[in-house]
Amino acid sequence: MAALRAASSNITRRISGSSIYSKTRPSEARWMSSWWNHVTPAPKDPILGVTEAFLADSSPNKVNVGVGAYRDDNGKPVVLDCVREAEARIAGNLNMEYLPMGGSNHMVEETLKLAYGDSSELIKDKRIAAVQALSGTGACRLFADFQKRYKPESEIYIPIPTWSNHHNIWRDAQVSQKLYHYYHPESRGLDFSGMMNDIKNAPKGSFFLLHACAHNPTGVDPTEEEWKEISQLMKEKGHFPFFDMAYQGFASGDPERDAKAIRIFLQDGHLLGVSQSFAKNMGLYGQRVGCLSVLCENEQEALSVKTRMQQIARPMYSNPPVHGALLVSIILSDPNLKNLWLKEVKVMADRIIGMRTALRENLEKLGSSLSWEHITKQIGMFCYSGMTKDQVHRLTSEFHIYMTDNGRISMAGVTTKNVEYIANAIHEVTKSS
Ligand code: CBA
Repeated sequence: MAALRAASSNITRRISGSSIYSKTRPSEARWMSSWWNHVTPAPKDPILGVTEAFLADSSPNKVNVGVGAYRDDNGKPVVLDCVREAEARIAGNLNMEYLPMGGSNHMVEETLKLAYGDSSELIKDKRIAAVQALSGTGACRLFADFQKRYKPESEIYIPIPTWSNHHNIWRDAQVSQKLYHYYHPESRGLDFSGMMNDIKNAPKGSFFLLHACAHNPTGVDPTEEEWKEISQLMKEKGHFPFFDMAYQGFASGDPERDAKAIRIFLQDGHLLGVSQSFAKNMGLYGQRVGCLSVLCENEQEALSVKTRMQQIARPMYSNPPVHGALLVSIILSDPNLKNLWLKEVKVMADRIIGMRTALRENLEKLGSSLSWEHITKQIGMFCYSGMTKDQVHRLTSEFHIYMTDNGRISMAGVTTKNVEYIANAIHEVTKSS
């Protein structure tokens, strides 16, 4: 008992000596008016804050084209038929046991095939260190923490612009960030030469964050030829490509085609990392199911990397959730269900492509003197409209249309019922520019 007390007091001393713990003793705390009066409210998240504002608006005309979440043509969230079927199969047969720290091996194996190819030798050779992650965000964060721990001096090159949370993720992992050119505002397309220059001028062996397809927020992806040049140059420079693939299937309607950039890099012999998410392409947003993988030199290295990734996960969330992982593994391992999934992904992607045409046509019909060609040229879930912050604010205050300040429209929220209303509002706020 005495030994236990001594050990416990040692631990207490060690903890209270550490800088993240308050130095205030409980007896002193009684005299303080509050423990947390130095904490100020956090600024609103630039994307999820839009949904909060949308929900608080009571207008019957309100439209949310903020967050990238798919809606059907009635503006309703969708549960895919393949998911419903998988749920029916597991109903009542599921125990609620913990998954291992690295998640479901079955799910991870099936997920890797989507990124690396169905018959990938790399998977057979066990050269890929992979763990189930808390959707795409969790996969990126786990990688960023891993990068900080095992390449502590490294930085991450991030495209301008990018998904705003990328900056938060690498900031919180304490990896310093460098930016690289990506979007060319004048052409509303890719700044290919700017990007290539930045890749060339980065110190050898730099980490580069790449969007595998359907770049968020711009909807602008390199062509296959451009990806080949990017890959070659990154190889020459010995850079490490990290692909965030949150929208596989949403660019072209075909997950296989959307993995093209990764396949090009694999063919060129890169060692790389991939974040995968089933939020969008399986509609499993709230299930938080995804995968982090890192291609290694050999099986031995992959094993070490995997166990270290698990070690990072353990004190954060211990192990990932089981339900979404089961759905994904059932769907991907049953050829009928997988086919159904592929059809449903295509339906979602096609509806978005249709809405791009409809939005552009409606704006042109209204006699807008501006060019809206980029709406149909861009791909994936988003249209980077080119509207200014003031124009976006007018859309919200006068028309109850909610989107991010950077003028990004989530095309997934546009429907045949609201497209005319949205076009009219966009025309109203842009016609004098
Ligand atoms: N990477 C990119 C490029 C993304 O756009 C998103 C989602 C994620 C994370 C990763 P999840 O963790 O859900 O798998 O996705 N981005 C958003 O769709 C939204 O879900 C968006 O509206 O930009 C978000 O979290 O901001």
